Amino acid sequence: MEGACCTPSSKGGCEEPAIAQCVCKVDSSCCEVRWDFHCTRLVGEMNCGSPCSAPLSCGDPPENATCGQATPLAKGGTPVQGKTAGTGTTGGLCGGHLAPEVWYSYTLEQTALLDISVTTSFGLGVGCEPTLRPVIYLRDGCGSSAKEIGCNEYELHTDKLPPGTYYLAVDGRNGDAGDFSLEVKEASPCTGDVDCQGSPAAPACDLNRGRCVRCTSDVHCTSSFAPACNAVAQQCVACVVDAHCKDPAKPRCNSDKKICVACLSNQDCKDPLQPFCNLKENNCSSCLEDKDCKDPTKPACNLPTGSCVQQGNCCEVTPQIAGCADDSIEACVCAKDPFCCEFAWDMICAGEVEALGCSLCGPVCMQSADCKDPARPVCVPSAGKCAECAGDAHCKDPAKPSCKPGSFRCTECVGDAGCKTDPARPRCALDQGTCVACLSDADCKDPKNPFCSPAGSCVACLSDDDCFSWVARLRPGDLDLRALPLRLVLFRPGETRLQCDQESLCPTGRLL
Ligand SMILES: [Ca+2]
Repeated sequence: MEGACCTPSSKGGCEEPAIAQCVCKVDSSCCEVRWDFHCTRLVGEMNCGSPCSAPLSCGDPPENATCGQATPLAKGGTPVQGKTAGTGTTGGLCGGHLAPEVWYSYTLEQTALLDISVTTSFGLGVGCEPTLRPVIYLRDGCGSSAKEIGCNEYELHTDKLPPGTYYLAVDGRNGDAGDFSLEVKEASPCTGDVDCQGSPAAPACDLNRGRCVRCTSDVHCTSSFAPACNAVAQQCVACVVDAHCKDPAKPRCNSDKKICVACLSNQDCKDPLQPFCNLKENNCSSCLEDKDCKDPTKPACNLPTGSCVQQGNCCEVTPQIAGCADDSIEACVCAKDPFCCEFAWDMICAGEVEALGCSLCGPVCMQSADCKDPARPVCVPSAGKCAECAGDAHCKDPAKPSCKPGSFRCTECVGDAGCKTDPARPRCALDQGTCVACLSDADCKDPKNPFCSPAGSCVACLSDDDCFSWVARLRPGDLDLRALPLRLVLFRPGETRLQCDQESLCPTGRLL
């Protein structure tokens, strides 16, 4: 049962005023000019009413719109021109259910391969411009019991087919429709590798398929880097079984990745100094965690290298070593910045010790008189370290009046109460200690800039999806797309999406 307002009309509006009003808010031309195919699509897409069961494309259905009316194709591989239009009735296993299709038949006198390709021109989807991204599928008959032999977009290459008549549909992705050029070529199946000698990339004959492929056994894989045939994918790979792995340093085959590796389990690690198999890297390591390190002078496991190390002072950079010597500081930093424990304790990690309030890195002190560095003039008694401040009284710069607990640095704010002076930046980003416009979308009241960016400002969009409210439907002559300062133009049948730097740059009058 077709829903209301699903029938295109040369007049504006449709039989259900509420649906018409809803759709015409999106595109006034649906009421003012005509209720066309694009308007019927909007009924469902804009949740104005029940989706129209199948989108309609412009024009009448061609004569070969059903399998029973398939146009016979002549032999010889000469391209034929065709067109899809109207309402579709079926689709293939890989798509086509929303689009109209047309049918062709091809009769094989003898067992053969079919190579099918469809080319199209792809327009803007404006008005009746074609938007066909073709889906093609091949069946062995027309009835409901017909078997689908293959389905693909743009090209379809069959395995060998027995003699008989086959039915080929040219269909479209989504609601696509339009003109196309179809080419069907017949080829003889290979009966042995000798038939595949002309194609270096596919020198092996798969007798079951009658197709030349990269390999069916190891003999086809002559490169020392990829001496094994992965029979499932018919690709040459480094290994399928351990016997393919000739390098004594990498004797095991990782059967998932089809590459030779040092180990698959601890049993493969014979060196008593490297007894553990790191299953992520598939290499033998001295340790997998700190408790594997028995030497008290090297108590920490450095996972990236798999070796036991003495970790450095958390306030200092150790480029080759992940983590740092103080477990509680390490845990505090790595909770916010996992890189520091997974790769290396770099300059950023060392800086985060203080920035994240994990610990202080200043000189040791008993009292402020011990703190000679003018950047760290105050002794924080609880930490016994020199810092920028121990309380707000030490923060003399009016732009940074608050002493942030934990990091003991002067900041703009330590809570929203510190962000009263600038109404444009009412929230305090606690990590940075700076006033920002927003911490979450809820803080963004301007409907034109409803999203809170990671930097704390309200913006129009954070991803393409956020720009949906700026969908513009363009008709021929509306504007020259090339003249617009667009960052991105996305096409879909029936609509053109524009992402604009500002709303004022979007073409006016047709915006949602
Ligand atoms: Ca279809």
